[in-house]
Order: sequence, then structure tokens, then C-alpha cells
Amino acid sequence: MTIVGTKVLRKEDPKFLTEGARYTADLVDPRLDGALHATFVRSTVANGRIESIEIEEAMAMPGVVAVVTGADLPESLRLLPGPVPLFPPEMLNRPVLATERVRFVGEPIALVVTEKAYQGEDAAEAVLVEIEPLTAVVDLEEAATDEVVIYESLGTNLAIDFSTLGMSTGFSNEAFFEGCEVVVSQRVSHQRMSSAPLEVRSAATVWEDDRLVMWMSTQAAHGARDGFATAYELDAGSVHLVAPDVGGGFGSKISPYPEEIVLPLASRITGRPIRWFETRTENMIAMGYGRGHVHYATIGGDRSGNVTHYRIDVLSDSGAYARIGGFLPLFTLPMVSGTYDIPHVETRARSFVTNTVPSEAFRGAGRPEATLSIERCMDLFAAEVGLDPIEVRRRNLIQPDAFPATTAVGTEYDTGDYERALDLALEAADIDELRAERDRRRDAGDPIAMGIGVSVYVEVTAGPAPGGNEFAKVEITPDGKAKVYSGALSHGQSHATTFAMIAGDQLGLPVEDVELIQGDTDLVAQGTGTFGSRSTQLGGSAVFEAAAGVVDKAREVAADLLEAAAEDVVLDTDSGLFHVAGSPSVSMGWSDVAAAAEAGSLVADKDFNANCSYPFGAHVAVVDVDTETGGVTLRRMITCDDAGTIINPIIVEGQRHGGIAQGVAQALLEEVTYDPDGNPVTSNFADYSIISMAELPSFELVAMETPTPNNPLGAKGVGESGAIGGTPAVQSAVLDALSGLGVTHIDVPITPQKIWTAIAEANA
Ligand code: MCN
Repeated sequence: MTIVGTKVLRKEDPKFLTEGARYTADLVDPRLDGALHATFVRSTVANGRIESIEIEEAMAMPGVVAVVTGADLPESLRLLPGPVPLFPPEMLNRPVLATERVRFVGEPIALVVTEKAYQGEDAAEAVLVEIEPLTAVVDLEEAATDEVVIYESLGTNLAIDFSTLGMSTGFSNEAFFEGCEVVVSQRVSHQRMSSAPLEVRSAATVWEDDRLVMWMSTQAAHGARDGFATAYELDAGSVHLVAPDVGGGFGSKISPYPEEIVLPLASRITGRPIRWFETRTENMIAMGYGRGHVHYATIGGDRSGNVTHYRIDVLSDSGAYARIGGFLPLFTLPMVSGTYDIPHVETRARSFVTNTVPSEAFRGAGRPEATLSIERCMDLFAAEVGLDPIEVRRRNLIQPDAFPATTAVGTEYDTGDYERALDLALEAADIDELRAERDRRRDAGDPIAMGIGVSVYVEVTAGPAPGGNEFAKVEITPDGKAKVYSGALSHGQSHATTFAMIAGDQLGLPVEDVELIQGDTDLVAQGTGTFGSRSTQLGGSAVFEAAAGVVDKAREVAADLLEAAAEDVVLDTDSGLFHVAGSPSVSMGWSDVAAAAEAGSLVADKDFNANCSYPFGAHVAVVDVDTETGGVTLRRMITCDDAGTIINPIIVEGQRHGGIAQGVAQALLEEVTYDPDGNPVTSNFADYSIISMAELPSFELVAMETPTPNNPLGAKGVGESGAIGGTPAVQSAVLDALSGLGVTHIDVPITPQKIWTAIAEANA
């Protein structure tokens, strides 16, 4: 019996439920004995010139061992090392500590190193920083006007123009929509979202002679190691990076931040180990938000509901410097037309700097933006032609026999059956009954208006094309069990379970006998990390192939013992026993083979490389909207999310749940905001309405599996699906509820205040 596809309970849970997780801040390690604590002095001004930084008073405070400013940084540490892949102007590279200019509230200017953490709080306040304030640009579209330019010598706020990189089609002219009977345009806003991981950022560091040891909360240990190696001019082998348990990241912990990069310098200056962990407020203002797009979208077609033309202008908020967030239109552009067969599509995308924290990836990272815009346009188009939005979608979906299907922007979707996903979700929702209830209540003038929203989505995982690679090594231990070393880095995704299942099937071992080792650059030779829902397709496939490689080696050993030719020896993966084909009565297990093998020889590794894949699905949201208060109750959320072959249905359901919750959060609640001067308004969980169980119904999940031919597992990614399909379905449901009241569009998050105002305006 194969293990893949069965409901194996999470191997991670016994530890988490009994002793609890061990995050970086909880680390106990003799090398960190006597560690000092770092506290950051941050800018309180969004845009300004630093006139002076005085540290004398702070230096005299109790417990202060050192104060480090930008003046102490060697050349290699002045700018934050990569990754900033799309070559924005060099001056947009982020400084590690601000020296002459500050460009967002929360930007690190200095760090105070103290014996105790509480002493750092007081001492950081005693560092006197004089800043001459300049006009701040907070709003993305205002930044795009270049009326106020943040980098004077650059002369523009434009950070990246994707057309110069050949990644967008560009716009033709007004004649583009000429043949269309119906054309609808909409500005679609995608607010700034905090990824709000439960574990905030945290790191600890010590030098062992000339070798740097770094513990940190990260999604990508090897990338982080390379960042430290660059910053400290070391070879990669001279940095040992360890990620203990990581309490979530959602895209925000892919690469090191200044706060982490500067710690080894402080350790070098003081000759002591250093620890740092931030407060929730620091996390909210200084870690970086996701999304932060505005799209201008226009859709065109005929009166029978055929969509023939689509044009989208993507504006993306890079924040104060060019980091990951600014280049995410790279993921939006290939996905703009979604699940629809639209023959004519035009795109443009630009990222602009603003005086806000540099933006980062957040669950979905570029794909939710593409999906929300096309789904919003499908609803508006359907309303304009007077047809049912579900029928208009159905009419335009790419058909199952079209795969592999190449879209008008040149993206090749691997496999899919979008209409079936839609049908399954609608059936589970009992759409006819829902519609009847909605119409009944609408006719009766119920002040609690019911709305039904639908989205059909496709996204890209382990992408965009051409995909990527991930490393795994599988080793048989002398007792006949297995260790899997992976370059992926689970921070909540349960790889210890799913990778053990994949290896277990190949090796004929139970999951209990397969141990996962990850997040330690001395133990795992290489790796890329966990983001972009890439780990199963790439990391899981690497495990699959490395395990197969070990079996081949073991067959040679077993062949000697069985006095047979290796080609004739088979491994019965049900029993985990080797025998000569056709003669199962004489057999031996892994422990016999391990005992006979040369020490350390039963090992194989794989750096697996594959093209990306395109998971898809359909979501149905049902809401009640109180038209007198604007309050929204999400009554039901029914989703069909197809991620190809499923390794573990329980874990996949958990991933879908988390994603859907964050998708709903974007639709209804969460938004990172700044005041016009660039002061963060949402700097804790009282101001930032993080979603909780209280706002959510039990999700109704429908299963569907359409394998991809792009990897041996047939698996696509699932970690972000819910966040991609969820937001447009809920937005659509709320607007459906309000459709009888003359309200045609409200941007996410659709808060009670926005609903109340929209109804009042429509009445006026
Ligand atoms: N899985 C499966 N079958 C599939 C696909 C996935 O059984 N066909 C399982 C995997 O084996 C894995 C999990 O589902 O155990 C997620 O796999 P995958 O979709 O490959 O995604 P990654 O492991 O690469 O995780 C990244 C993804 C992203 S991009 C974000 S953001 C996100 C997410 O995962 N952040 C998370 N889920 C999160 N979950 C938690 N708890 N915390 C986060 O920060």
C-alpha cells in the first residue's frame, strides 16, 4: 500500500503539543551563554535628512556595552545583500543602517547592545537623532505622478519598469477595444497586508574564531547564509546558519533584513554573542507588507458574454527601497487573464518607491493581485451585459481539451479542468437553493442582504517559468532507518510528515522510520528554501528521486547477500524487504542491507529541477450584509482547490484553511495603513484587524486532483491557493448583496464603514 495520498497524522504535532516549539528566541545553547541583547534605534520620520546622531548619553546608560551606527559599518556591510533580481537603479538598494537619509518610519539607524533586554529599551531612547523632515510620499498613485520625488538624484519614483525588461506586452492604442460591443473599466486596489507570522523576527549570533554561527527565523537557510557570507566577505563554508523551529513566515522571511545582517558586527565589536528579537510593533512597522498594488483594468467583449479583450496596468508599491515586493509583478504579469481564454491581452507593470517599509512577499505574492482584478472584471462585465456572472465565467473558461494551454500573454498552463472545479464547488454549495433564498429575501426587502460570490482561479507554483530547483539527500542509517536532508525549510507546512511519506513509499519504510533534517547549512549541503508553494514539487520530487537512488545502491548490496544479480533483486515497498524477483521466500530488510553495506555508502542525493505548475480551483462565498450598519457575516465558504496529486489530504486541508482565512482577511478586514505623513497607523493587533476564528465559518472543502506531468509526483503547490481564490469570491459576494442598492464596486478590505458610505452615497 502506498503512503502518499493517505491521511497520515502530522509527525510534528506530538512535540508541538507537549514540549512546544523551540523558536530562535527560546534557544538554549552554551555558545550563547552571556549573550548581549540588541535593540534598534529607528527613524520616527518617513522622509528626512539625518543631521546628527549622538550616542554619548546612551553609552553612559546602565548595561550599555556598545552603540553601533552606520559610521561603524565596513564597506561590505553598508548595503543589504540581495536578492533584488530585476536590477533596479543601484541607489534604491537598501542601506543596513541609515546614515544620511531616512526613508520610512521604523528604518534602523543604530543599535544599542546591552546586558539585559530592558536596558536596551531605555538606552535606545537616549540615542539622539536629529532629522530634518521632508515631504513624504505614502500613496502609490501619488508616487507615480513624480510630484514629490523621494530620490532627488534619480529624478523619479519609478523603481522598475517591467516593459524595459521585456516582461509585459505594452499598450497599443485606443483602437484596441474598437471591435468590442461592451467595454468596462475599473480601478482595482489591493491593499497592503501584513503577513503577521505568530513568531516575529528573531536571531542570535556568535563568532567561533573566524566562523560565523547564526541562528535565525527564516524560510531559506542557504540563501540567508549566502547573504551573511557576502556582507562579511566570507566564503559560504565559513557561515553556519541554523533555523530552529520557525513560527510562520508567509513570504516575509525569505531573505535577511538589516536587523539580522548587522548583528555579527555587533558581536565582533563586543566580543560577545548577541541575541535579538523584535516586538510585535517593530514587526508591524519594519518587517515589510505584501500586496500594495493598484490596477487599472479594462475588459471588453460582446453582448452574448464572450470576453475578447483585456488590458491591465499594474502599479506596485516597492516601499522605500527595492526589495522583493517591488519585483512581484513578475508573478502577476503571466497570470493576468486567469482561467479565461481571452484572445487579446495587453499588460503594463511598474513599481514605484514610497516612504513606507520596503514591501515583501505575502502568501500568493503577485498572483492574488492578478486574480482579484480579472475576477472583479468578469463580474462587472457580466453586470454590464446583463448575464449571470457564473454563466459568463463558464462561457470563457479555457476548456479541458486545450491543455497544455498557452494564454495570450504566452504563459503555458500545464493541466486543468476549470469548469469541473467550478461545477464541484457550485454543487457542494447547492447554488440553486442559495440563489432562491437570496432572491426571496431580496424581494421581501430584508435589511440583511444576502450575497453569493464566485471566483475561478489559476495560479503558478514553483514559478514563474522556468521553475527552479531544490536539493535532497537520503541516507540509510546503520539501524536500517532513513534520514532525509532537505534544502526546503518547513515553517508550518509539515514537511517532516509529507517528505517522510514520499521517502517511505520509495524505501518501503513507515513514516516513523524516516527523519527529516532541514534548516542547518552544515548538515544540508545546499538548498533554496520554502516559498512560492514550491517545496512539494521540487523538494518532494528531490526526495523521491534521491530515495530511488538509495534503493538502487541497496539492491547491489542485497544482490551480493542473495548471491544474485542486482538487476534481479527487487524491493517490495509494502514490506520493505529485498528479494530476488519471483522468490520472496528468501528476503532481507534494510537493517540487513545496512549492516552489510560499507559504512556511509547507502546515500544518494538529487538537485531536482522542474518547470512550474498551475494549480487552480473555484471558491463560492455566501455572506449576509447588514445594510443598516455595513456589518458583514461570512456564512459559508465552499472551495474546490486542485493541487494535482495530493501527498497528504489532512495537511493539504490545513494549508487550504490557512490560505482561505488570509484570503477572507484581505477581502473584509486587514490593511496596513499610514497617515499622510507616513506614520504607521496599524502598528499592533489592536489597530490591525487580524482575522480570527470568530469571523470565520467552518470551511467546506471539495477535493479534486488533476496531476501535472511536470514532476514525478504529479503534485502542484497548495500553500497559497486559499489566499488566491478566497478574496475575489468574498468581494464578489458582498457586492452581490449590495447590487440591488446601486453599489457597483468597493475596494478590499470591504469594511463596514466602506459599505455604509457606499450605500449612503448610492442613496444620495
Ligand atoms: N502538499 C501535499 N500535496 C500537494 C501539495 C502540497 O500534500 N499536492 C503538502 C506539502 O507536502 C506540504 C504542504 O502541503 O507539507 C505545503 O506544500 P506546498 O504547496 O508545496 O508549499 P510549501 O511547502 O512550499 O510552502 C510554502 C507556502 C507558502 S508560499 C506560504 S506563503 C505559506 C504556506 O506555504 N506560508 C505558511 N503555508 C504556510 N503554513 C504555515 N503554517 N505557515 C506559513 O508561514
